[in-house]
Amino acid sequence: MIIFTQPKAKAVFSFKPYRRLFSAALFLLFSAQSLFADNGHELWLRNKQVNPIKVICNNKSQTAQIAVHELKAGWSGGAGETVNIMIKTDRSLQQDGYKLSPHLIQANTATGALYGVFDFLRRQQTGQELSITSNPSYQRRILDHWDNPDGSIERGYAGNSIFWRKEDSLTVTLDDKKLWLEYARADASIGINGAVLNNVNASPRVLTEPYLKKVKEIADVLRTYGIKTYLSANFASPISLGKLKTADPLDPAVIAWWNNKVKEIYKIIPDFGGFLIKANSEGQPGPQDYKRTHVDGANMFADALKPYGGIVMWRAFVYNANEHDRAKQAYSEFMPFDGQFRSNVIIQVKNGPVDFQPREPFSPLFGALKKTAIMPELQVTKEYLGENIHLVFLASMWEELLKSDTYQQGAGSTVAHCTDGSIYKQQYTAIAGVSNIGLDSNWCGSNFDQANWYAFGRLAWNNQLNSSQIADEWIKLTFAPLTAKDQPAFKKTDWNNNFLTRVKNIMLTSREAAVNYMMPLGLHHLFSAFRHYGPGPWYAPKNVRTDWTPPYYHKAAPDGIGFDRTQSGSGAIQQYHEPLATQFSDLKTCPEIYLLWFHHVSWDFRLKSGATVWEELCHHYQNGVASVRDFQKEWDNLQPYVDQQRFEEVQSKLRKQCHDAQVYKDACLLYFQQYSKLPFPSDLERPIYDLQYLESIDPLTMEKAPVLNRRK
Ligand code: GCW
Repeated sequence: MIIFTQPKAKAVFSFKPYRRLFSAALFLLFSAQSLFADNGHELWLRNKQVNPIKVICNNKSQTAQIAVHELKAGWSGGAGETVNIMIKTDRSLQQDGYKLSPHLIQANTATGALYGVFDFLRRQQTGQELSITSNPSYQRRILDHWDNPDGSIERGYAGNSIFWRKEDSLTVTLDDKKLWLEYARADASIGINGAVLNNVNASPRVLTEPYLKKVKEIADVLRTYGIKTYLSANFASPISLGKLKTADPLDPAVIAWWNNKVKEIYKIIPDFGGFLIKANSEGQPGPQDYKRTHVDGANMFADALKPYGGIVMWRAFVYNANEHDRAKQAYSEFMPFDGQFRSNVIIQVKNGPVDFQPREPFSPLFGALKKTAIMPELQVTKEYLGENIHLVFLASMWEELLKSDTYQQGAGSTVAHCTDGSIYKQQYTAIAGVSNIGLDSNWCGSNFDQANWYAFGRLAWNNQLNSSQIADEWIKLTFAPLTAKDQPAFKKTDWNNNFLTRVKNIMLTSREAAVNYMMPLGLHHLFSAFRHYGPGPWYAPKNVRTDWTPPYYHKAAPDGIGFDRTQSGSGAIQQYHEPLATQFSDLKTCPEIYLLWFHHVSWDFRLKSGATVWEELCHHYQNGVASVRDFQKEWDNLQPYVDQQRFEEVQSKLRKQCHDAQVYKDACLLYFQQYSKLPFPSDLERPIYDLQYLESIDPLTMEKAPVLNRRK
C-alpha cells in the first residue's frame, strides 16, 4: 500500500547509537539531508511517512541499535504500536536470515535483524505480506568497486570514487565518513554485505601501510551496517612493494611476503573479508608469468588468508590474443583444475563467456565446475549498455542468467542453483556486482541506474525474484509521492494505473529494446573504439588485437554473418552440457536470440518468422528504435507524477538515447549492407546518417574522432 497522507510527525532520522563514533560526521549527514530533497540522493530510502512506535530489542550491539532506530525512523504502520526486535538462536534461519510477523522481527544476529527491519519497512511501504521467513541465497553479496587510488573509476559514469581522492590524499574528512555511512546504509537496506574497495586492475599501492590505514577507516564505518571490506590485490606486489625479484607463487620468499602482508592487514582490519584477484588477464600479472597455474596462484593466497577466515575471489575472466575463440578460454583454462582449489577460493565468473555484453548465453563454467566454489559476477555499471545515459533495467538480464538451465545435474540445474550451494556444496557462496556508484549527488549518474544497484542487491538476497517484482518495489519506493505537499491532484489509483504500470513497462522492456537497437539475434561486441558506448562494427586497426575489434565477433562477409561456434567452427558449443550442445548446434533448435552467437548463416537464411536474417536484423534494429521513442513519449506523459528535477533529468537522457538508438541502427545496418548487398525492406524507416560520417565521429559526442576509429 502506498501512503498518500500527510505524516503525523515529521520524520527525523536519528543516528544516536553511533553518535560517539561519528558525532560530527553525523551532524553533517543530518543537517545536509534537506538539501537532497529532489536530487535522488536518498535513493529508495525516502521513507519519511513516519508514525511513532515503541521498539523493544534484546541486544545492545551497535548494529542492533541501528536496526531499532531504522525501524523507528521508517515505520509507516499504526501509531503507538510496539514492535519487538529479537535476536536469538533459531536453526531454521541462516546467519543473515530473519522472520517477520506484524509485531516481531527475529534473527540470529544483529545484522540479520537489520536486514529484517529494512525488509519490514519495504513491505509496509509497498503493500506486501508482513509475515515471512527469509534467508539469503548467497552468504556474501558483494559490490566490486573498480575505483583507483587517484579517485578515478574504471567504467564509472557517476563521478569520482567515494573512497579515494583525486589528489591521492589519504586524509579522511567528516564528509567522507558521512557519505560512507549513507552508502553502507543503502547497501544494507537491500542486503549487500561486502565491498571490494579498489579496481581489479589493482594498483599495488593499496596494500601499503598508509592506504591500509585508510581502508581501516572505511571498514570501521561500513561495519556498522554489517558490511565487510575486501581489496583487489596486484599479483606482482611482492616485486613492486617487497623488492623481491619474483612473484612466483611457489617461491618461499613470495609466500612469506604474502603471509606477512595478510598478517599486517588483519592486524589493522581484524574482520577483513579477503582478496579479489585478476591474474593473467588483459596484461595483469599472474602465476602463468612463472609457468605456474591458477591453482598455484589462488591457493597461495588462500593459505595465507585461511587462519583469519578470509577468502580469495579468483577471476575467470581470462583470454589471450592467440585463442581462436575468446568465448572458449575461461572454460578451457579452469576445467582441468576442478577440485584442486582450496575451500576458501571462489572462482568469480562473469555472466557470459565473453564480457558483459547486452546479451550472451550463460558462461559454460556455471555448473561445470563441480568440485570448485564458483560465484557469478554481474556488471551493474553499464559499460556496454549505454553508460549512465540509456535507460536499461538490468534485472531482466540477470533474471535470464540466473534462471538459465545448465542441465549439469539434470533439468532444473539453473545457474542460480549451481552457484548458491543448493546443488553443489560450497563452504562459501557469493555473488558480485561491479558497482555503478560515484560521487554524483544521485550516486549512479542517473535516476534509473539506481534501480540497477537496487536490483543487484535484491537478486543477491533472493536469486529467485523476478524482475517485475523488483521494478514494482523500486518504483514505489523511489517515486511514490511522500507527503500531501508533494502530492498533486491525483489519486492512488491514478498513480498505480498511470505512473507505476507505465514506468514498470518501460523498465521491463528496456533491456530487450537495447539488445534490439544495439546487437540483436546474438550479435555481440559491435562497439566503437576506447569507450564501449556507440557502434563501431567497422573498427579494426592493424595495430589492435583482433579480439578487441568487432569484425572478430560479427564476421560479416558476403557469404553471411555470425560466429560459427559449432563443431565445424570454434567448437565452443561443446562446452555446454547436453541437451544444450545439441540444441544450440542445430539451426532448427538454436534459440534465435543466440543465432549469430553460435552460427554463421547466409544473409538469406530464413528464420521462424519466414523472414531472412537480413530482413529480421533490419526489423530488430527498427523495433529497438521504436521502443525507445515510445519510452520517450510515455515519460513525457508522466510529468505530473514526478518532481521537476528528476523528470527533466530522465527526459533529457531519453532524448539522447533515442538519438543514439538511431545512430546504432544506421551504423550497423549500413555497415552490414555492404556485405549483404540487399535492399532495405520496403517498410523499414530509412537511415538518417551516412555510414562514412558515422565512421568518422565519436558516437558519444558526435564530434570528429581520431583516425584510429576508422576502418583499416
Ligand atoms: O570489460 C572489460 C573492461 C575493463 C575491465 C575488464 C575486467 C577492469 O572493458 O575495463 O577491467 O573487463 O573485467 O577485468
